[in-house]
Amino acid sequence: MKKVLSLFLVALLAVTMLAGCGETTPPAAENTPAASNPAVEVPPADNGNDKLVVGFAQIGQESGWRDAETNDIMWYAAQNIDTIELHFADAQQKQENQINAIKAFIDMGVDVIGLPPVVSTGWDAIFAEANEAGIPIILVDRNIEGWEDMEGVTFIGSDVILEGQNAAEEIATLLGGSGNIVELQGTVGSSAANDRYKGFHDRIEEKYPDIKVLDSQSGDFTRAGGKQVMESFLKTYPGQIDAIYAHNDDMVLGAIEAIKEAGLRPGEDIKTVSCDGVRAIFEAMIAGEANVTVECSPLLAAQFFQAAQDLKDGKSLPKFIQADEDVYRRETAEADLPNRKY
Ligand code: GZL
Repeated sequence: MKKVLSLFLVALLAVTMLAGCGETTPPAAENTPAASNPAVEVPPADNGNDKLVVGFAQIGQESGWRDAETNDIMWYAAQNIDTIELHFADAQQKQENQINAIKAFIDMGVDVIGLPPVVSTGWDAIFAEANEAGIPIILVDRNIEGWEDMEGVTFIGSDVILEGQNAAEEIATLLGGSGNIVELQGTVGSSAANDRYKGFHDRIEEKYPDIKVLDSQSGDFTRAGGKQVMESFLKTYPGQIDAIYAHNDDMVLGAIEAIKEAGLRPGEDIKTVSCDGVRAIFEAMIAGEANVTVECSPLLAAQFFQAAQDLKDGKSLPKFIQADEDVYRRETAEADLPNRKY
């Protein structure tokens, strides 16, 4: 029997544990069992039942945003346990693990496969295998090169280039149109990092000639990575950095630690603009240590499972299902925080 990394049982446990809490919306990721990674035996998907059987190959646990997405997927499946059978794998940010999970899902004969691809290339063979097996794929929050032309592939997520453009406008406003910035990029080769980079730099080059990007390096979407890169930037460009653009909030939260350890005031001496909209960045804005976050919602489970059910029912889907997003600033962070769901 195929041994697959599946958290189906953990999702079931999550339901049992949380059902009694009377919660109506997904609890914050930090309040539920971390998506650990037990390798457990699970029965092959029994497609004889009328349940929607889904294989989800998650990237990992690199950021608070990713944990919120995992929590939302598990919570939704657990809330609909009578109609959804979820097989969940945590790839620990390795493409080979996501590919192996997809292979296992194909062998299990799931109805639909979902994943945020960790990087945007190297998927042709496994996607062709899924297509030959007649199993559609829903890309969630990240996409791959050429996805628009691939049969049986749908993308649910944000307009990430727009996020980069919005970040450029916000940093220009904070700097009054001129100044020096440094950039913390996300995972190298990921569509999220590629598109946030492109949207930002195209807009700066198009409209803001007096804003200079001193340096740009990857912190891999992690808080530790953001802190480490910012420490090197502060040593290389002493007194020259007016603002940071980070591809996610976790990296800028790490950079804020580095700025404070250098005796400077984040949000004042060095302004911050980042993407995601996680709860911790609102707390940093309220503390006066951050300035702007460009929202990119991880709460895609309802759209994802509806799309998967539509595919199982033989319905056709649009190629791109767009998530809603907004921009949040320090001035309204205190009022916004109670409404944040992740
Ligand atoms: C964006 C998503 C990114 C988040 C990061 O759609 O893929 O991955 O911005 C996460 O926080 O790690």
